[in-house]
Amino acid sequence: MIGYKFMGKAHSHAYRDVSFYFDSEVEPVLQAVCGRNDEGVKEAAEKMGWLSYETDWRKLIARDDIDLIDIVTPNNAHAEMAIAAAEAGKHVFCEKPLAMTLEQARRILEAVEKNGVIHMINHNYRFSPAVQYAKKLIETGRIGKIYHIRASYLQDFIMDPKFPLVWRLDKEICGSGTLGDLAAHSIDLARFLVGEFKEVTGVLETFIKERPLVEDSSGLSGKASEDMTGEVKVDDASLFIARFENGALGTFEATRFAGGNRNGNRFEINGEKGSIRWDAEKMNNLEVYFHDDEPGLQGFRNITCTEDIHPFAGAYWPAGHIIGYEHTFINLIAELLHGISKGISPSPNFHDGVRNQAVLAAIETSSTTKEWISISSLLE
Ligand code: SOE
Repeated sequence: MIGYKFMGKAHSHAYRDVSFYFDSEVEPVLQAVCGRNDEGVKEAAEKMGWLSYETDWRKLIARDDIDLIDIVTPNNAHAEMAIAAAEAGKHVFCEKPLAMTLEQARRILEAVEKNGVIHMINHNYRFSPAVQYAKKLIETGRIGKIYHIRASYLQDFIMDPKFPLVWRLDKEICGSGTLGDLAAHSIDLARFLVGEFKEVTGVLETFIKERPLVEDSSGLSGKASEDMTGEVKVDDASLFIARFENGALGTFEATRFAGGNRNGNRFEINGEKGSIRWDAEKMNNLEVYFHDDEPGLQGFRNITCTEDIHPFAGAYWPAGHIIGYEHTFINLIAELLHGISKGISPSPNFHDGVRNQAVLAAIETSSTTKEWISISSLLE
């Protein structure tokens, strides 16, 4: 694994716990973790249970005791590392968004395909049992033809103008702000549940255009400099509307300025026979409404998706015993291991990463041209 902070912790935990809950033909061995800071990576290796560590990612990739490279670095490093890993014949698991640009994402996909390695991108939210069950309800026609998806991803952790310019706000390192960080998750959920995007148009805004610099920008936050500032070139908020190939309409909002919302990743889907709602902060629950419920008793019912019938839930506890954020990663890693053993790249893989990146690119372009952008025109 290259990187070891927030996502490194989530991935490491999943590798360590997956065999506890899921039977798999292959078992992860936490062979080596890599980071630039010798002391930091050594400490992370000890704490998270990695058997060894490296400070040079090229050395890690060259090791012949490693089959899978997991990239949890900031976005600007994904392309180089993923391509090098694929060329060395390693399977690749990469954090979202796949790349800084659509062109880079396509090069990554080309490399994994050419080298015949397994690939997967981390969109963990779709691995919540409730979201998986929503997919089942949609696939079995319970909601009917879909008219709307209304998705929002609301956070508030950078509202203070003194919050420093960490890597998630640095265009050179992350490529975009809320778009790649938050909207990418909503786009993945929409593609998973509704279908392919046809066209989009959106607006981006940066509310705080100058922020204090920070000595170590590699974390989620950091100590703000008292006298040095830098320009914020990424979006603080991204709003867009979409048409889907199947005729559905989508409205999307991703922002880090929605006071009181810490990690409000939500969606509502309305179809001809019913509606579905989900909120990541109450991730075990799915709210479902059916039009053909008895008059007088109609309304959203609240289902706790912890029964065997709810995908992945049966691997954990008896019904009603809830799971959390970290389990979405365990479920995803279980799929990845299954994919490796069968020789297939589970979804979401780098094909999904490229399509997601195309939607991100289209929103960005439309925010300056003020036009609708067709997604297929970008993927030709
Ligand atoms: C921070 O904005 C962040 O951690 C994202 O990077 C994640 O992708 C999201 O799941 C939660 O918020």
